[in-house]
Amino acid sequence: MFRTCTTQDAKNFDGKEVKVCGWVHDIRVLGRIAFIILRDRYGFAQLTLIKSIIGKENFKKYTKLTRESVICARGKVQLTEQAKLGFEILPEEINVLSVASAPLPLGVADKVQADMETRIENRFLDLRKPEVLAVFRVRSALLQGMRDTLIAHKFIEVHTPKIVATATEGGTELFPVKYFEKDAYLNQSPQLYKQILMGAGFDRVFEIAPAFRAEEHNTTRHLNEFISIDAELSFANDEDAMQILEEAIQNAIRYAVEREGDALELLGMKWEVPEIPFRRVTYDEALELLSGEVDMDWGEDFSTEALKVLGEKINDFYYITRWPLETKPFYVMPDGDKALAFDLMYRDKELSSGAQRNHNYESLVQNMRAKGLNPDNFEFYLNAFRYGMPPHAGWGLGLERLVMIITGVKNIRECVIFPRDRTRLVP
Ligand code: AMO
Repeated sequence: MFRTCTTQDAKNFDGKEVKVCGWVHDIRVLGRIAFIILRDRYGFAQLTLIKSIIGKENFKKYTKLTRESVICARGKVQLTEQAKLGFEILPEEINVLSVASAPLPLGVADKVQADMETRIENRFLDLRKPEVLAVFRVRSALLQGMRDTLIAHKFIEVHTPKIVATATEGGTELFPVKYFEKDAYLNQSPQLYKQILMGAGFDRVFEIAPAFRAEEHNTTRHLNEFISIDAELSFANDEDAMQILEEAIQNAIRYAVEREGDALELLGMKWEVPEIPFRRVTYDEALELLSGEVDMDWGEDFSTEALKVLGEKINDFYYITRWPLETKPFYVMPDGDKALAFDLMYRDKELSSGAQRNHNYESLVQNMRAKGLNPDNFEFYLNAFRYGMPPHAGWGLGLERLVMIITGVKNIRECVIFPRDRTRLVP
């Protein structure tokens, strides 16, 4: 057995022998006694080395270990007020499993953060920092909360193709790929496929998978590859879709708070489980809220500046509903010059967008044409509307946007293990 417990569990074994494994975080030598701070995913343990017990040779060997080397220590646990962690381990034996080269390209124990580029270049080291890991612990809990909510509402988890023949969300943000003799693209959204599944009678589906957008601009909230959480439900309108989404968000935050509270604390975040329903503000009402402060015409999308002002006024989660039809894609359900579409916001940040969909074949084809799209390219999609398509609605949520909000990190790259941005393809 490599180890008998983690650093987190070690304190439950007062007076007993344990074997713990991890990285050498720090070493302090005070004459005949030395402290090795051992780190694993769960926390830290202090190994107290006493020269007279462990032997002169060993004492020298272990205290010369480079930072970030991997070791296993076997020894007795002792609860003590003197140690910062409330316990120490008195090792009788230390196995050195992997020696780290020095100097490190990035200091794990350093208090100051390196710049983003250095961090991503050396991500495997950067991720060893407890506060960096904390983001991914929260991310995992949020994801689980969303998934459990959807499963509880009888959604089937599906996976749709990522190599596709057509654009969904606009032609300019497509990544072309070679598919043998044909031109293909990386999918921007499972939109068309999740709708086809409504025609296939799946009733409720969700997908958690990568989506690709060739975003030209390097911003702190755009990625070229992100995880899209998509839901689609039949015999449902925009309001039904919003209710599922807000419940999923509420549960996601509940999971993060209950399961990863200490990770949130490490990140300096305090969250209460939000109350639902979230406030619904129509596009027209939002314009009114902005009037006198931000100049914009009906039919325009909100500028960064406008969202900032709106976010200051509604300092919480909220929906913007009933958008001008021209601001939304061809697949949304029209209602006069408006769309039964919504965006979920947190302050000034867009988290998700969704809509009731247009399930009427003729009007869908007409709307495609009006947006300058050729229906012939969408035959595989449109066919599903010709032989019995139920009314349906759904939404897509960028997981990293949610992680960004809940963890409070300022750059979306920090929410992805290996981010893809305008210039980065490695690691
Ligand atoms: P939309 O294009 O608004 O809608 O995308 C949905 C959500 O995905 C996230 N997102 C991104 N996250 C990081 N980097 C990006 N480049 C990026 N682009 C989008 C955002 C956004 O709110 N098919 C529709 C959804 C639907 O109607 O069901 C769609 O893709 O959080």
